Amino acid sequence: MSGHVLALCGGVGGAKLALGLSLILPPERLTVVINTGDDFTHLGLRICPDIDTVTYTLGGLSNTELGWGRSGESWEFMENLRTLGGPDWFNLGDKDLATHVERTRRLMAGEPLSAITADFAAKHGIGPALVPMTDDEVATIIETDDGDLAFQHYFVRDRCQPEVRGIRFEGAEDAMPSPGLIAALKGPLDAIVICPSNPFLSVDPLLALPGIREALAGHEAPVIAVSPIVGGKAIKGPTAKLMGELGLDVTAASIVHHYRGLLDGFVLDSEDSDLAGRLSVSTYVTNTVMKTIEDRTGLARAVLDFAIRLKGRA
Ligand code: FO1
Repeated sequence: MSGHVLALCGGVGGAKLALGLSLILPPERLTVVINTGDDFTHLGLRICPDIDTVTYTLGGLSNTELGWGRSGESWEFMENLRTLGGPDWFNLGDKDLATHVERTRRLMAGEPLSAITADFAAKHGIGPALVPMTDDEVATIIETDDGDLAFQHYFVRDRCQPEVRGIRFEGAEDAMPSPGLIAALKGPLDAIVICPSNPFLSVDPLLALPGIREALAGHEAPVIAVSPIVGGKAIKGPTAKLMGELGLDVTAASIVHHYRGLLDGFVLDSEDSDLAGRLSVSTYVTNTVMKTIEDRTGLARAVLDFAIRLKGRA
């Protein structure tokens, strides 16, 4: 395999596989397109949690205990904000704060998010292209019994407690896919990898952008998703709770059904090997739980092997 790989991802789970891919592919052969539906403006700052999680993960700077933010972080800003009675439900560490302040300054000066993201990645020594899904603002809105909630209010402030009735992506219909995403889809690709991010919260915003679902479905490269569900449980975060509330069985099969029309292959965890051969797409069974660096590179290798096999069949 010598062509380009496009990975689509959200935050923590997706970033782990993106790191695995970045460790086994030459940097010029990997583009990571990142969800921006979680982005919001808080304290006057533009916060892009998934972009930052991927950047910090690939830059070796991430806080692995929290799953977000920087390692070796200090919290003086938050302590002082709390003393002043400011909103303290969303935690911004002192190092992390520099990212948001500088990104906001450059956005306000008129630079697109793509350029800022690429520049921050370069400054952190990251080789692969890190690309926001769009330079326009798209907001994931969670429809609950308590009314509509902006994503971070649902996720962080309300700790995913409200029951979810629906999800919509405000602004997606009119948003332009970013130049980096368009270029990656136009060029020859060896594989399109949908990372094990939350399909409903992290991948669907990307698929909601004009033309993207069609471009993926019609692409000659194999589209492979890695299951975010293992043995009926989400590896991390609210995926399982959310699926229950949306009336879905919490199984890998539901994820395949959700991505129907898009996939050429699906990577299942060994725990779900009984589902192999019973799904509507080709499957590959391997360990998908990424606890160590070897797990991340091992899964990345398995995904690329699977892509070669699928390409051979086509
Ligand atoms: N997640 C939390 O659970 N609590 C926080 O206070 C929090 C702060 C935060 C700050 C910057 C950032 O980039 C991410 C942050 N996250 C926090 C994570 C983030 O909100 C979510 O994990 C993602 O949006 C879901 O992918």
